[in-house]
Amino acid sequence: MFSYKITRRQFLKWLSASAVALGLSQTDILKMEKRLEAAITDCDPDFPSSLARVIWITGQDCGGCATTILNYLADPADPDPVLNVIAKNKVLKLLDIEAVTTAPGQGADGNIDIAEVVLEIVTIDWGYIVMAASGDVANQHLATLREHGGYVLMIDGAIPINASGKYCQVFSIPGDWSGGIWDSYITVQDPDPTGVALKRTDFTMAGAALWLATNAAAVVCLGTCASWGGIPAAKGSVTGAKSGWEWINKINGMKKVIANIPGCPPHPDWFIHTVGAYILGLLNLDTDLDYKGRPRNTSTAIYSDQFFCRDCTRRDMGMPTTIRGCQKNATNPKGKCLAKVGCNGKNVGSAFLRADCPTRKWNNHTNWCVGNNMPCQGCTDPGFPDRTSPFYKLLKNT
Ligand code: FSX
Repeated sequence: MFSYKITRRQFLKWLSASAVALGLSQTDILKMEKRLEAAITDCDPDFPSSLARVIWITGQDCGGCATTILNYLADPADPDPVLNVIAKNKVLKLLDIEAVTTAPGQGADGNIDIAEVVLEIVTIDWGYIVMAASGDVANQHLATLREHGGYVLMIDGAIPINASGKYCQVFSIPGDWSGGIWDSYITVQDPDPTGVALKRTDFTMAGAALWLATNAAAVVCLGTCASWGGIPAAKGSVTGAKSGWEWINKINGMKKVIANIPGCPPHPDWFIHTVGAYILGLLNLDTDLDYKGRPRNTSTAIYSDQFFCRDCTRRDMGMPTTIRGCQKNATNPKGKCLAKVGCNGKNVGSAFLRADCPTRKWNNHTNWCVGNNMPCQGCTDPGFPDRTSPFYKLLKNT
């Protein structure tokens, strides 16, 4: 086993490419380079000096989880204390850490987007969804990060394990990386057994999850697929898709601290809130996760200790048996309860664990599924989608 180190020049070049992918401004790029330049010379083991270092891998999914996170936009008027602190850019101040110069239009005025979070609060050290870089330079850097350990491994998407995991290949790294419980889920290529050509290792998602979880301080499963298996693990699945907890702890016995943030997709605030609470010392991953690994009072149920339906504006407005009868219109401005036409709001979780969609809403507090005449599919529920299926039934004579 051996590791690669990349030069500072290579890494900054890679960062600049990542920054472009994130839509960062030139000022952001300079800020990122300045901050990291001070921290990463010759790949110092402690680099980067961020508050939370994240390696992000993606398995079997639809891409919705990445989309939701990358659309995060903080609201400085958010009454939730953690989100409010993040929106007002006070995290570093609270932790007594010197903040880097804030770019015009960001930070102080509360206009924080995902780029600001990446710069100021977490460092996504490796994540192929947000990297413009690809190939050996980026993946050798991943191997170096793994050797240093102590990062948070973020998983979105389910982990297919049938066919030795080959339904989902995630990356390839020069060298022979065999030698652990991941061996059945990687392929070591040896193109020239008698010569000097380097071997390389192809990782499936199943192999990568085990390889990276080994040195991780904690694992965060983002979305219902990573948390419970979700749609890839639904009845009829041929891939053998598993959740992060099933694969890492139950099947492979790794006993890792695993936090689940379900939702298909999860609201970006649930993720940012969980990360923020952890950084601020308000969330102890050893004691504040429920029996299914959900952070209490953080990822969901930020506001309410009651049931999901309590906050639904359609509650108490009557319960017609047709979709048409439930719809919002001039005579029913709030719409009517969708329970008789398949709404699964009652399944989204018990007290302190339920999604807060009715009050938080989506797309920067604009609307939510039920508000748009769509019965809730219970996407945060561990039984989703089988327990809440079928989503639609053909009506007779239509
Ligand atoms: Fe699953 Fe996420 Fe639903 Fe999609 O990564 S939770 S199918 S929104 O993208 O995994």
